[in-house]
Formats: sequence, C-alpha cells, structure tokens
Amino acid sequence: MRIGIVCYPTYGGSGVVATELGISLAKRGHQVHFITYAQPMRLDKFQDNIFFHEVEMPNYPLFEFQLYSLALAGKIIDVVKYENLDILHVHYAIPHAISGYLAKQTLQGVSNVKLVTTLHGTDITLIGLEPSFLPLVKFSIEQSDGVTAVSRFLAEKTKTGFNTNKEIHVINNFIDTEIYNRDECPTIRRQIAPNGEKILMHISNFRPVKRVHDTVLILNEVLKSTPAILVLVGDGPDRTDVERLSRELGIADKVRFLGKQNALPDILSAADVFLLPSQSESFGLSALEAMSCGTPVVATSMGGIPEVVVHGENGFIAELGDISRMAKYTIDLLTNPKKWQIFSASARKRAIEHFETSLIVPQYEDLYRKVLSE
Ligand code: GMT
Repeated sequence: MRIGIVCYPTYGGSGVVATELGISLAKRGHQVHFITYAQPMRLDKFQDNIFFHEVEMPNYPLFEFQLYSLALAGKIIDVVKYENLDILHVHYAIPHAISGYLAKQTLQGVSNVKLVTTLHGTDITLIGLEPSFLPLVKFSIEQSDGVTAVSRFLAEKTKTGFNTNKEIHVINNFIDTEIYNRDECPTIRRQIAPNGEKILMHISNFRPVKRVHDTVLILNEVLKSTPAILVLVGDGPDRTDVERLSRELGIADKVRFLGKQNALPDILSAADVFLLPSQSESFGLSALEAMSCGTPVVATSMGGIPEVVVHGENGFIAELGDISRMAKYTIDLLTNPKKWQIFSASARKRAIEHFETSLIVPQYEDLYRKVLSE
C-alpha cells in the first residue's frame, strides 16, 4: 500500500507512535510518506520505502497568524495526488483530521484516498473539548473512513464526549521489545546514583497534565526512609516550577534534570521504579517503555493507565494526587528485592505478550484493508 502519515514530529507520544508505525510499515513492504513541518524525531536513519514531505509555511504580510492547517491540507493534496496514496493516516485529530478531510474533499474525482484518524489523548480529553474545537473534531471523526483510539478508555471517552456512534477501533500503543530491553550499564547507574541510591524516574513533556511536581513530592516522602535519586527526563512548561519545588523542599541535590534525551532504553534500564502521576493519560506510552525495560511502574488510575499497568503484578496504581500511597508503593518496591524481581519480570512479560510491535502493526494493516474494500 502507499500510505501517507501526518503527525507532530516532536517529542509527544503521538509523534513517536506515528513514526514507529511508519518505520514498521515500511519494513513490511509498504511505501510510507510522512507529511509534517519538520523531520520526525525518530526518523534518524535511512530506510528504504520512507519519504518525508515538509509542510512549508506561506510568508505573506496579511497573514498575521500562521495558517498551518491550510498549508498542511495543501501539502497533503500534493502528496496524495502525485504519490498516488491509498491511505492517509492522520495522528492526533487537531488539526490533522480536519486538514485531511479538507484535502480529501478537494481531491474528489481525482483520488479515492481513504482517511484514517488515530485519536491519541488530549485531542479528545482536553483541547478537543473546547467549545471552539468540539464541532470540528466531531465532524472530522465522523467523516473519517476509519477511526482508531489507543485505549478502550479513549474510545469510550470519544463516544461520550463527542456524542457520536462512529465505530472506533481500539489499537493500543506498541513497543519494540528488542530495543526497549533491560541492559543495565553500571557506569550509568554510578553516574546517576554514585552512593548506591535507588533510582526513581519520570519521562514526559512536563505539561500540567503530567503532574511532574508529584514526582518530587513522592521522592520527598521516599527519602524519609530510603536513599534515592529522582531522574527527570524531558522538558516543557512545568520544568522551572518543578526545579523550584525541589529547591524549596531542600532535595535539589537528589533530583537530576536530564532534559530531552534519545537514549531512553539505556536510561530506563537504570531505573528501579518509573513514576507516572498523570492527571490524564489515554494510554501511557512512557509506562510501556519502562515496563519493556523491566522497570515496574507506580502510576495514577487515570484514563487508560490500568489497561497497561496491572496493579499488584507489574506495578501499582493509586488515586490522583495520593502522594503518600504512591510513596508507600515505591518504598515497597525499593526495599523488597524479591518483589521487585517478580514485578520487573511481569512488566517485561506484559510488554512482550500484549504490546509488541509485531502484534499491533498488523491491526493497522487490517484496518487499512477494510476501509479500502468499502
Ligand atoms: O502527552 C503526551 O505525552 C503527548 C500526547 C500526544 O498526543 O502527543 O500523548 C498522548 O498520546 C500517547 C500516544 O498515543 C499516549 O501514550 C499518551 O497517553 C497520550 N497522552 C495523554 O493522554 C496525556
């Protein structure tokens, strides 16, 4: 098949999933065309069957605000027409599904391209519900030839939040468990925790929904009984405040801010516990990445997290903002090596048995075939 993939190219989970999907589809013999405003972050090696089309922004004095949605629709029209695409797969509804719909309508009579939309999270749970966006998101979902959501939670949330009966296929996030495999490097561990402290870790884009502050509050509780270091990977709007909180609590020397990093499997392999105290999380790709590296997760019960982390088996789940419970669970794992081993093995097993790339990507191929046959 000839497949166009529209996504955000940066560090967000939807961009990671879209890029890994494209890479995997290309390996399976499909021709894949990425359409976005910058080279997707994980597209860092040459691979046959993969093409990148950069959306260029018009520079005209009348346009005080950037017209990305229109520029994207224009680029999609070009790529669909001249690369003869069968499928246009857009990731994250805003504005990609709307631009995709506009392009498809414009090409009526010229192309039979099918539009597949994957809903990822805040496009449905947060920004998509804003009154100015809701009707557009609902319309673009209903006009798509196929719609997927990354968890059962998100599929249900879409149906209720947007009052739609549109069929939504649940296709979970996936992981390459060979790349995300625990390979503990004593040097990395020593560099992070020179005095043999336990290592807590969190990876995100530091947006308010991630509640990164809570990871520092959890560390503060843990430190009352167990020597530990908190490693924070990523960057975003809440970073400065989180740095300030760790200074105010007098534990700044126990928190390492690594910023954005690419070597996630190496870093995750050094972690003893992964913390995900999110306020909203449609799936929790970072939790899956940790689990694949054999790192147990302590998380909130929000959204799709319980579909990934099994409480009492490969991690622990607590109520939103329940710092003392999350700290208690973390201490339990840090101080009980036998339990940690069982949880670590179970986390890895769950990643392999339920979320391995080779199990999930064929589900997208099946959906493409289905919409092409309709
Ligand atoms: O919040 C992020 O990490 C980015 C966001 C996105 O859409 O780019 O991630 C969402 O999509 C990921 C991939 O499907 C999911 O694993 C995340 O749970 C989801 N984030 C939220 O729902 C907050």
